Amino acid sequence: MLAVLTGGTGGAKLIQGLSLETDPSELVIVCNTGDDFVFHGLHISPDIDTITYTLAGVADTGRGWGIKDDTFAALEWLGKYGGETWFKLGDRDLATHITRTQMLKQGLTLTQVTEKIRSALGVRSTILPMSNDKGKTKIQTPKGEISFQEYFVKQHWSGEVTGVSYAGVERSRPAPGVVEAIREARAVIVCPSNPVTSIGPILAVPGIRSALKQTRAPVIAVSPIIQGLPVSGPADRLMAAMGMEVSAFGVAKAYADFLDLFVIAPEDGDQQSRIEAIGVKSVGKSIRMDSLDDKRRLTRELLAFL
Ligand code: FO1
Repeated sequence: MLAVLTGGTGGAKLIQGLSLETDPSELVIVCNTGDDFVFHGLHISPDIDTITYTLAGVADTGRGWGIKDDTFAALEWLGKYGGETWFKLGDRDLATHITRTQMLKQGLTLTQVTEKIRSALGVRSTILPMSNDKGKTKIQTPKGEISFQEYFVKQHWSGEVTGVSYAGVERSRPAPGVVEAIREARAVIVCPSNPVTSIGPILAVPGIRSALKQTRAPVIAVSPIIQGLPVSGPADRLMAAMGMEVSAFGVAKAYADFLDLFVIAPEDGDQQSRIEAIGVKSVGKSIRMDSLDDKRRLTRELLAFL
């Protein structure tokens, strides 16, 4: 079994490769839920949905979120009634959020709901939320604190960020199966997701980081940063706000206490000696995943290290 830690878009690319190059039923995927929020009364779990849709073969891989060929008629009508439309919920995607919200109201946990949606969409991998408890990513700005989605989607990640926090995470517990997967895996793969707002919230759940340190499985991560720039999204701004060096080395440093191997871009070869000096082996590989071929090739290279 392979345990995989991931956020949404960046992680989904590697997970698509993994699902094609391994037996998908061998994958246990732990998803960030720090981005979860409520919109129009519905519980949205963007990263869980991105990974589920990717594995079900229905994701809009160009956009990086939502369902391919989805339409937005319901959202348009919500707008006619004066409702908020900045978060683009597609008509088919809405069915997922309605189902999740109803099941949560009936008393099911997010783990149970995720399992039901996965199974209904024919996904063979296990998809786990990092936690069934609260732990919401908050972005601090000079004008006050906002939720991750307000920063990311509503404000298009513009404006100054002075800090990032995971509200309530200290009282959260790992969801059932998360620590077990990390302990029992033959390898743990940390996806090239944002280290602050995708992997950071997972590591902040008490018990997950210590499981990564203790597991006998090799822990391999792929860098989300190439030559000081994120492959996608605002990782550079958020890392800087957290006082991290915006580089592959900066990510390696954040993971150094549990990481065995860090896969970086060949262009970052000059950072290899610094990364090795903090006790992490590193290797240069082409880590951009623009095409399906790229995703499959990188996956095969990762699997070869195991
Ligand atoms: N990201 C956007 O940039 N704009 C959107 O309107 C948007 C809608 C959306 C709807 C459902 C969903 O599951 C994800 C959605 N995302 C959207 C992506 C998502 O908010 C972020 O990419 C993740 O939270 C970051 O990992």
